[in-house]
Amino acid sequence: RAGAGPLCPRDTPSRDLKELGGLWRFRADTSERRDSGFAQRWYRRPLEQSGPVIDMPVPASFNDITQDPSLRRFIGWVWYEKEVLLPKHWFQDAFKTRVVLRVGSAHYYAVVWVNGVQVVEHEGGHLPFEADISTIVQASPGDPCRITIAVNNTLSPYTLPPGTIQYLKDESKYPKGYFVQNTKFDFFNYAGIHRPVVVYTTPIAYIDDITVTTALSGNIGVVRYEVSVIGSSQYSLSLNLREKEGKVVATGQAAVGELKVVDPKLWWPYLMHENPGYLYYLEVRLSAQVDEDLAEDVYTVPVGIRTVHVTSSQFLINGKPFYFHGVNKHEDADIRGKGLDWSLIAKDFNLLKWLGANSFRTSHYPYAEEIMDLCDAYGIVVIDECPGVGMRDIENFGNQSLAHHLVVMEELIRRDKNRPSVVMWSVANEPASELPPAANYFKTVIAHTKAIDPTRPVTFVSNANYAHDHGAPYVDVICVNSYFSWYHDSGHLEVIQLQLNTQFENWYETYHKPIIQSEYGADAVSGLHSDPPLMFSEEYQVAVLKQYHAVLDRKRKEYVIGELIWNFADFMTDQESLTALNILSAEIQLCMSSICDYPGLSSLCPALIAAVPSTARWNNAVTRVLGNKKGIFTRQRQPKPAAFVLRERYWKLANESS
Ligand code: GCB
Repeated sequence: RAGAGPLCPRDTPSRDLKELGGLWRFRADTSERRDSGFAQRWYRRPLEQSGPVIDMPVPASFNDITQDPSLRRFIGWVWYEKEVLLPKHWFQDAFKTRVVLRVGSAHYYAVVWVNGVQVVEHEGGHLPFEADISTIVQASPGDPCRITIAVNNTLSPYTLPPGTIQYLKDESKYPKGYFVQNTKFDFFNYAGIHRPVVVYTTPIAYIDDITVTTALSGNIGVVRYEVSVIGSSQYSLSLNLREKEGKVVATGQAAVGELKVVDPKLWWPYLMHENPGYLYYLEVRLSAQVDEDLAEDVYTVPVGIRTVHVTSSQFLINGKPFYFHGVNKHEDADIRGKGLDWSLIAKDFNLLKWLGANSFRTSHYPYAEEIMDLCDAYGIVVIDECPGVGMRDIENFGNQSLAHHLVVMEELIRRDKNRPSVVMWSVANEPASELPPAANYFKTVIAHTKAIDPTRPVTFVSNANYAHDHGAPYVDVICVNSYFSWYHDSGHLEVIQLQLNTQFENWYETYHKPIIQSEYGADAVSGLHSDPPLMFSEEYQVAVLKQYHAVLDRKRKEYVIGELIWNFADFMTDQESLTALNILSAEIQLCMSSICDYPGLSSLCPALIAAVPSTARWNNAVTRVLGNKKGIFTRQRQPKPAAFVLRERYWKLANESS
């Protein structure tokens, strides 16, 4: 199985945890052949013996840590190394303790060695992976153990997200071997070890996985569970479901079973109830016979008892209509890039609460488990998105991409399946779903997602023309992004209401599914003013929001079930970052509307894409000023006027629904 074990490492009475955060030794492989690290086997000896090293913080993106512009835009292999001393007691009972090395995420491709022995490789950022390193570390107890991690951020048409490497061969313009990475997603491709690296232990026979789903039957909360054990077939289990305050409310012994709670305290979203995010704790105890010995393991998972249902016009949580009033985020901040940072996490949750936001989408990739834990605990509802972003080319919809996409969904669901905060999976953002191969592609990805997790609805976020979206028939909820008066009819605030109304009616009449306005917004450079409102001023951002809200207020009484602003905070993009995706789809829509009745239209799509001049796609779109400024907070988390507008609105919406 790819990726990490399903249970996130925790300190328990039977498990130890050692965090390996801090400064690691680091080198980017800038050699001409780009793979000297492998050719010269840098993992065999301490890294400083094969060349110069610098200190690099973990977790963090490496890009913004130094003053070196070539490291900021580096594409290829970077090498990290750390020596760690593991606690002596991990070896006292050698061979009774299992030692596991786990990486919370590394972007994009990673290979890991311990004491020079390769232990795991993993494709894909944003998700954890791990390796059992017991035999290696137990071979030399008490000696420092050397962990080497090589990370490569090169994207291909078959990675998620996809990208292409373009060699620029005109030697009158570019040095020999010059290349750039092109991507069609709108955030900087930060790279490095982004989330904590830990070493943890379990007994040799251990609880491998616990799956929990919940249901309500009258006044009974039903907690269905399944426990899988590895390392022994002779074992017994004891399960206690406890209230937050400690009282046991149900017990079990079987590996698969149902626990019943009379008059349960339900998990409610933030602002829908005075105790949002109520959690029970399912403590699982294992006693397993291993040869002559007894192995004991304990693991506790938080459980939120709640249900999710989708009708043709509503999203129900615990049977009550839920309206998403929230944000789209990014994992992004000064200096650390996409690296996990507790101060930033705490600040962001405080801002979400201040705003009265009850939800967010993990645009455009799975967020850190540490963030997800807080969503569970605070009752922040999450649309959990996989890194299927920037899928704009036909080759992103072939079998190789599909096979990887399915694995990514498996890894994501394995990680987040027990989280009450996660109410829906999003399998992609703004794919070119008008291309014919998107039909089978999304049919397959969505069916696979539902087969692994039949309890949650599935969506993807579209900016395609409603009439030609080949993926929309398979989703449970329609999520639409639109930027009226920004990318279309730029500067014309007066067209927003008409166009937004038409957008909603078109989608609803075609699919009869509830709709979320999954993105809308405008860039505002903090401190830039203009009245009458002109684009990029704070006033214009506010004006766009207000025009959208007028229509949302009408449509939320019908079938619109949510609004997520783009974006929570300003974030970094590529310097040549573009709105290519928007321009591209706008042009396709234009072509399509003129030949709408043409038979066999869909087979023309690739030709239409090819017909869009490359200049229109890539060169005319220098629209980013030190990143995307559609945040309602700055990158440093200071509010722009739009934040106050949303704050007033979200608290009002919350009061109406509670
Ligand atoms: C979108 C994308 C998002 C961009 C945003 C923008 O449609 O989904 O990733 O950042 O538009 O600001 O262009």
